[in-house]
Amino acid sequence: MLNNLVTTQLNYFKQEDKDPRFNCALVTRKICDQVGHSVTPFITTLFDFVIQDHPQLLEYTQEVYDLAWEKLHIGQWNSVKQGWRTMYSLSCWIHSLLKCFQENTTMQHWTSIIERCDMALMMGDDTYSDCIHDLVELVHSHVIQQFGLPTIIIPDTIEPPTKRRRIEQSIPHVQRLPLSKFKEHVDKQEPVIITDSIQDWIAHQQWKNPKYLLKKAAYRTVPIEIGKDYLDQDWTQKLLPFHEYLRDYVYGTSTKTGYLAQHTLFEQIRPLSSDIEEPMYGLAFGNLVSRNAWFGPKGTVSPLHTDPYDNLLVQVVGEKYVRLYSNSENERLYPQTSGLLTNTSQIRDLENVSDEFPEFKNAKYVECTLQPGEILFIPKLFWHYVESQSVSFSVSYWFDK
Ligand SMILES: O=C(O)CCC(=O)C(=O)O
Repeated sequence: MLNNLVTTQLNYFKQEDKDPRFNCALVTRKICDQVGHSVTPFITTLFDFVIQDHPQLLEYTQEVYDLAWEKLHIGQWNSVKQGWRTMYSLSCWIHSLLKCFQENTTMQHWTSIIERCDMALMMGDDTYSDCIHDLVELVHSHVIQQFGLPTIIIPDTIEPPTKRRRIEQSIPHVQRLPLSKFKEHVDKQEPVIITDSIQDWIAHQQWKNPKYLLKKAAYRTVPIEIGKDYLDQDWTQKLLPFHEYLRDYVYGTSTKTGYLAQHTLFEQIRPLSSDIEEPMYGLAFGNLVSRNAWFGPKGTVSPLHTDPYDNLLVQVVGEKYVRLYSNSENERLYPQTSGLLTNTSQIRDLENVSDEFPEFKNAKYVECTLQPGEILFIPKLFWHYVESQSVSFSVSYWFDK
């Protein structure tokens, strides 16, 4: 099956007239218009080599990859021209296809193909993402078939959840909330918890089972934030195979906190996205701007911050303590005054606040321990502090008006 897919995908470029994504002249023009005509020889040679099954194709694809990789790392991410991202995905995809033909049965060979496809899905553009999804999912199944699932030892005595915080100013909890009533909360920008709206998500039943997650994503590469929180001096990010993240950080003994945080995991790993669906309460807003995964062990912290979007934070597995302050409390919350993080408070530990911030104790807030199956509405620009009380998996949906 894998060989069939690889042959079929490589042939797409030989049937130029069918789909503009595989029309070499059109793609070349599009990329060159975006990044400049100096790359024309690179792209045309790449396509010529694909069409001729040229013996140097693999090496040449690596050269195109190296060039695109370099360009992706110049300047700010959002100023990178789209054409470099198309070129990056294209080179990752063709390189991966050719590697599938090599007679090499080591696990490392196959996982390096998965890694390259994942990099394309994370850093490339969408032009070839359907093809890359199809390829990486088949290679992933192939690896599981050939080499099995990695074993992760889940401690018998999973640490008990952190002692629950006493909830004094609880966010209202509502069952069977009609959309029309929910819209009233949105109009008034009032936080609310809906307790019973994701019960039929597959994720709600299955994601608490690490073996289920491994079947779907064990060998996929994911970005992990390392450090107590993103204000930590030593905070850093690294890419890891998902099973290593589970083994070392979620169920393991790493002394550092690892958090798969604010990642568009469902755009990257399709088999997980079919386990969730946008809550119907999304109809109360305008467009869905982004959908992010937040998966980690007990003790992950998202420090007190604001986002410029209305948010439905869906708690799928485990518990999280959440505290919310309206944006009318801004002055009592001491936002950072310079740098990139002016949406984040200078106060990191809500229980031990320095005398430098005397007004903090007067700020009014609401709070909850968010439980599996619940959806929390966090209005746009509300300050939120989030701390996991156990292994936890949440999905956030950000909307604009
Ligand atoms: O769950 C978390 O750790 C933070 C969630 C968050 O900040 C968000 O959804 O905007």
